[in-house]
Amino acid sequence: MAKVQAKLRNTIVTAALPYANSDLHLGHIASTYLPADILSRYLRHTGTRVVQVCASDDFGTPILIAAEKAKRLPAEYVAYWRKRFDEDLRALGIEFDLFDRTSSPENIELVQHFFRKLHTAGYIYSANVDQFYCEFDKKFLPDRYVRGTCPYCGATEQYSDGCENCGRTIQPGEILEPKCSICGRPPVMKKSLHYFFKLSAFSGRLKEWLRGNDNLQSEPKNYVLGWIESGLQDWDITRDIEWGVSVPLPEAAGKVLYGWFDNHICYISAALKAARVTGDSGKEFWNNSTIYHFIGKDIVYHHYLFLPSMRLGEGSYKLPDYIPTRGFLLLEGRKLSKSRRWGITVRDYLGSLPPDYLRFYLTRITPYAQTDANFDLQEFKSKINNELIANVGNFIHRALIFVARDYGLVIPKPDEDEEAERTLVQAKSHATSETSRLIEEGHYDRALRSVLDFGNECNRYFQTAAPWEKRRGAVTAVYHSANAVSSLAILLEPFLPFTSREIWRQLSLQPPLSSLPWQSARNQLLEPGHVIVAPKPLFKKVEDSDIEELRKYLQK
Ligand code: B3M
Ligand code: ZN
Repeated sequence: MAKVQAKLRNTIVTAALPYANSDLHLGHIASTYLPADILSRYLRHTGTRVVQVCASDDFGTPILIAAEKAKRLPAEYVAYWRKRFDEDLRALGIEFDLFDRTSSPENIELVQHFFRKLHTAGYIYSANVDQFYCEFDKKFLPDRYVRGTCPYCGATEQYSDGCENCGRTIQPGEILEPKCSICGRPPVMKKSLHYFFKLSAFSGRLKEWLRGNDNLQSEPKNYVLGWIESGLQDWDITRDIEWGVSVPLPEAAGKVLYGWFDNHICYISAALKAARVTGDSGKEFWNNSTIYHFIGKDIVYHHYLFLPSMRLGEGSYKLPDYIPTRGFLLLEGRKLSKSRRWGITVRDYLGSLPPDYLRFYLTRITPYAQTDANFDLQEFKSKINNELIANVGNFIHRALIFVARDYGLVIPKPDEDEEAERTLVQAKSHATSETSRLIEEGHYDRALRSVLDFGNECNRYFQTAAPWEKRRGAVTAVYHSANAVSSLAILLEPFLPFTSREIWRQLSLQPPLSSLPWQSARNQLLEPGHVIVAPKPLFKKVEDSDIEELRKYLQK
């Protein structure tokens, strides 16, 4: 079952679940949500049934602490963020069939099912372990409840579960000079019953799965194989806090599961819930689909080790076929940092500029690799103005203006094709196949480049045919150019859905664009006699003042 299956008609696309304690920022969009959306949109043009899901990641110490700080009940607090995620993503044209939550009853039930099954199979064991405890607050202090000095690099003010400076995971109890993050007093050690997942038992099967799956990128695959070689540690999966999925054992009253035990199971519970709407029965739908989990490179460990081993141990849910993993987004060459106020949220961005500009630029600069991409404000402006507007925007608007002005909005009847038309039609057909090949291989940056190359071809054609000179062939040029516009609308749709929809409206074309077959981009969709609506420019140039608006969010 773990074997990759031949292309299936059903595809499940998930994107990493955002923690319900802060707004989405551009980095999340670049590495995860936008790539997932491009793929889903493309696949819908190929007759594939796509179920695209996401959810808010509700449980865990960071969220509980943030809710306490905000003086809100955790459930209320996470609902607030989930609504914002949903709004932001929609505003960017990133539409999920279901945007669920890890705290949903369906997810809790499935998580407890996983726990029970893994426990019965002997993959979960318990042990009494030392935990930080604050005698003043009368609480165990897992993860972020304790701050101290990193035992590896000496950085101070680090949370007890990981160091932001050197990036290492810190095991419970290892942090130096620990302090309770609620009251600042040093905690004591106290025994508590914890449950452990035997990750080590899966080394062999994980290796086999990783090696046997050619769809996984070789970079993360190789370093995950390296981690397995150097020995996997069992994993403490319980926490002594009140906000989480309860451990479903009578002797574990008051304990909840660690967030990374429950969150990825929500990929399954959410997809099954979304599929049920159309009458598909759960597990079969999951197991007969091609499965993609889109993530950023900071959560490789969890997605290439925890997730597959838990599925292997549970035994009845298929493993992912693809785990597309991309690097971080730097802003003006620097890593995002909340504390240093270096970051742009989706809301910040949308306050000044249109969603498709962001989609365009992020797609152009984000490779299918672990390399970090850099959001450079000046480059953003020049790419939008020179590549998107001057190339595609300009061609489309000019072509439609000619239909409007010289032919009264009616697509004219062409004369015989000549060499130039044959070249254009060939370029169109090449762009259609090349773009789809690149999307299928995960290279959305290059796929968009190939649409732009076609845009250049169109401009060249139009410029050479020069219909304004009213020479012989002008009518043919207008006919072919208008048809190239309809092809561009299809080829651009996965990347720039708002723009494509607007082109479609101006072309006055009927069938909904989002479900139109990809291959129809090769065709002449506008027949002579078809009437379009009055064209309007698609874009407005990015000005220096827009850039300055964005720069406000970057302060040292
Ligand atoms: N919430 C971590 C993150 O946002 C985590 C992802 C969960 S995916 C199952 O990076
Ligand atoms: Zn304390």
